[in-house]
Amino acid sequence: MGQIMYLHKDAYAEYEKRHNNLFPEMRQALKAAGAHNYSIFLDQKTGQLFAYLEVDDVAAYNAIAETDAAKKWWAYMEPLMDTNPDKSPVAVDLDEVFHLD
Ligand code: RM4
Repeated sequence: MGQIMYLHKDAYAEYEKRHNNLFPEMRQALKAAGAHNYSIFLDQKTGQLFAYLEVDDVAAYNAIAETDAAKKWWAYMEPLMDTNPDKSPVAVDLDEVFHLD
C-alpha cells in the first residue's frame, strides 16, 4: 500500500521522535494486522508524508482502526497531523503504477 498523510510544519522533529519510540502495543497491532516492511518518508518542503507498507490482506489491515492501540496512538499523534473526526490521520490511498521485483 502507498498512502499520503499530512504533517504539520512545526512537528517534523516530534513526529520522527515519536516514531522512534512507537508504542509497543501499536507495533504489535501493526504486526497482528499483517503489516510489514513499513516505511514513512517526509517531504521537508510540504510536510507531506509518504507511507509504504506491505500488508497480507487489506481488509484485515484496515481492521486495525478498531483496536485500542491504534485509537490511543492516533489520539497521541493527532496534534501533529491533519486528522479525521475519529483522530485517524487523513490518508490518501495511492494506486501502484510501477513495480520492479
Ligand atoms: C502514523 C500514523 C499511521 C500509523 C503510523 C505507525 O503517524 O498514525 O496511521 O500507522 O504512524
